[in-house]
Amino acid sequence: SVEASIPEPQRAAWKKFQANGFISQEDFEREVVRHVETTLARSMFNCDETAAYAAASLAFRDRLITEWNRTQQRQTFADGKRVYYLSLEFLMGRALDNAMLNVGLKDVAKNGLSDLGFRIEDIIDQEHDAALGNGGLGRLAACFLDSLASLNYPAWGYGLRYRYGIFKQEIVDGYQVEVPDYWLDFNPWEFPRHDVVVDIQFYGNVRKYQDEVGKQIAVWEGGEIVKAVAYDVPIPGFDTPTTNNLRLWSSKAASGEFDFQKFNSGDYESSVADQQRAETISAVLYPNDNLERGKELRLKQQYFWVAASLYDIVRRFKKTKRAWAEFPEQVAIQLNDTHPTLAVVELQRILIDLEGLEWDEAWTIVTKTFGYTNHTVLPEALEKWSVPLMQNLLPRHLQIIYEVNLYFLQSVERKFPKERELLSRVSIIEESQPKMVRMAYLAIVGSHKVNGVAELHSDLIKTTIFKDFVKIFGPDKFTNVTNGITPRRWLHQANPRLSELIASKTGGIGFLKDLNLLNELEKYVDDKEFKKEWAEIKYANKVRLAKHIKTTTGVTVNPAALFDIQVKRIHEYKRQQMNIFGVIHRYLTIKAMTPEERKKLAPRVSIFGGKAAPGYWMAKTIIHLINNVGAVVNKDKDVGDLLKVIFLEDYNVSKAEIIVPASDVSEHISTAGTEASGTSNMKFVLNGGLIIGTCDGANIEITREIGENNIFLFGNLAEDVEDLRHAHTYGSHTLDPDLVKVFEEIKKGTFGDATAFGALTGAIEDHGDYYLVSDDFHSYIQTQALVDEAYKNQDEWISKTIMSVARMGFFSSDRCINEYAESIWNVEPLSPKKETAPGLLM
Ligand code: B1H
Ligand code: IMP
Repeated sequence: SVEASIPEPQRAAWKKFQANGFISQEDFEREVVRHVETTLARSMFNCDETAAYAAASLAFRDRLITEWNRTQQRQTFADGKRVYYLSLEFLMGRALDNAMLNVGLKDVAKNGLSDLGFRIEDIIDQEHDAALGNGGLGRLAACFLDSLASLNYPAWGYGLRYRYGIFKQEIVDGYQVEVPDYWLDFNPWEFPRHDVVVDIQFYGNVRKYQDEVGKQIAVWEGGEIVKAVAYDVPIPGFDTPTTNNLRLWSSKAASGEFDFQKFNSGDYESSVADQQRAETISAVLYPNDNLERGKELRLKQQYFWVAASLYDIVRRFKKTKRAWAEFPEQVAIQLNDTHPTLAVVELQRILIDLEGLEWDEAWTIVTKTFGYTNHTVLPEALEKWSVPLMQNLLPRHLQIIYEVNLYFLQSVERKFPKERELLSRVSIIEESQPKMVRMAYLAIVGSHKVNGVAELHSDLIKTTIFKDFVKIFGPDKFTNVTNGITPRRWLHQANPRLSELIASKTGGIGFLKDLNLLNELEKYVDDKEFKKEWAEIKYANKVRLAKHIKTTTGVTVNPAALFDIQVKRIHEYKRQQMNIFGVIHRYLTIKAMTPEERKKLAPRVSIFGGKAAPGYWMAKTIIHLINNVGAVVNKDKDVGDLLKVIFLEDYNVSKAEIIVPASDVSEHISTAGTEASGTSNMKFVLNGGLIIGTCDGANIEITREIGENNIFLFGNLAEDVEDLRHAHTYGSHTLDPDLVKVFEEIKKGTFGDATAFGALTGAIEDHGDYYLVSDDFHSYIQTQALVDEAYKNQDEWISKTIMSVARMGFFSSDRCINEYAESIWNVEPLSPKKETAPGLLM
């Protein structure tokens, strides 16, 4: 803060001794040895790979934090608008490799580590993933942070510092078993800020009175206080000094320790319990993807995180001594789905209750500040909170929500006086038993822009779940920003050889910052030499994955076989069940063939991976079936190399970095209209794999960019899904004959006790086949046959993959972030080279 800053006369001394990160190999080695010997209190006689990882990370961390400091000073000095990205999930993965590449010192580190007796790959492999997220939504937040820093935007991420990230998955006898992911034993990438602590209030009552001039005053009193402690994670940009901040909040009991009074009176247990209850708030990430369960602790997490973040943002704004009306010119806050929607209410509360602004003045500021991104149309994922729950936990916030709703409904009534049903349809409060707060509606009303994450999805939200709001607010409030991925992690880091080959043909590593430069590769689609190298790299990546498969599952797969991969959260809408039914169909087909016929078949390895939410029984059944099919197929002598079925346990970001570069085809086969975007589809194509997919999410735009000859699309369209479902329920529902054969085989017990899979087949046979597996099955099987045929012509296949990569520039998260900056946030990058104003450095 300003008060803590060193007076002018003494600043010269500071500048003289200012820390500077290493640049040379020699300096790097000196730093590593220093950290081993002093920070870790070890020596060359007991320095294992863990210690070397720790020391190398600390050396890089020192470097990052030096730039972090400069970046924060530069941004504070420039005094412009900042972006705040509020997300309950940041699926960062590993930091060391990324830091080395982004600051451009991986070679220095490699040689330095080798000089000290270590292989860099082994050191990188020591790191525990930072897995504070479920899937696509959390990883998108991580890609966004990389782009924001790489493009020099003044931006902060705000999240929760969970003690346990997404659980580790083990497969025991074919079943998923969850193991806690305690990841904080040693984490060099975070800085505790014990001086940045915010008191967060829960429960209590609201007292209302009129002040001397007759103004209504509301005071939120009583209840309990929990402390939020800030932990900062530096986010280095690629090829720029800009190092932004991810601030994660950790909960702590307000007293800091257990209650001594209780302790002294002998009530030891309950005094510790209070402390533990406070720490429970940030203890664990909810492991549901695309599912909301309305648990009180989750609401507590949301408010805790939102209140601490807003306090911090408002404090920073107040340091500028500006008028409140300028708040939206200084601050843009993006809501990553509805999880942070309470921020809208909290800012309104701060402005009217604590800062004394009038309601309308405050509300104008609020709506100009927030933007809301919707990530799903699945009804079970749309957040609703029970009014009694909210009344108890956040009494003042509930009052404000009712007031927001009142003014909103009044304005709707003025505009559409005759439409009585409209009011109950768009009300933020659902008149159910109990009443519920509809968080998406609150987010829409409280924001100036609402965006979907791919074109189809943005159209769908405008025509289905938010249709009424388009009518009320007009179409301009709703926009699309198609998702993207960072090419730094998903190409340069995961696939260094491909990145190097591309660099050699596109004039250096510039394409990593301007992904449209990939276009240059189109010149090489028929270049024999280039194609040979391209194919060799794919093969090497498949060999790397085959090794991983061997060590983790014991199964030997042939790297020359077609690798068919589906890795993502296990969910009925993503239809891993259709994939495994297709695999069974393939198995039956092979079994029925003569040895001669089998010789003509393209060998295939079907690879699955992904976690099921612990309470999602159907998803767990799908995992069980995949494993059981694998157990039968993989040891069947008739089949041999023609088909292998693999389930890779504990799919996470660092495993994705091995898996993604190794696909020939990957599967993105959600029921049309259910997958908002998908982002792994982009990652696989960018790494030279083709896609088999439905017309859903970003698959559609990928097709538009790379050309429909380079993708295997199949299945019903989103516009027909509703009618098909209706027909299942009210008409006669005849199943696809090939699928019937698959079911018969399952029921015979070929893949173990058939009763275990009754729910899976029953959902399709007897319960309306909501996800249209039967409707799409024939088209799926046929398209898989086309894949087999196409793969036989390797020359053409390789050309397709080169052409596809060449046209993937659009899917960089840099493009995506620039669109947000321009159309939603109205912020400009702050280039680090521009100004070095006097007094900037302290
Ligand atoms: C996505 C979620 C999600 N959409 C609720 N919605 C959650 C919803 O813990 N919860 O309650 C967690 C996650 N996740 C994904 O977002 C979409 O399914 C993908 O299609 C999309 O690519 C991704 C990023 O936009
Ligand atoms: P905050 O915005 O107060 O959270 O400060 C974050 C960081 O910005 C600090 O750690 C400083 O590096 C930098 N900073 C804060 N205040 C100033 C200032 O007055 N001048 C230059 N840099 C500052």
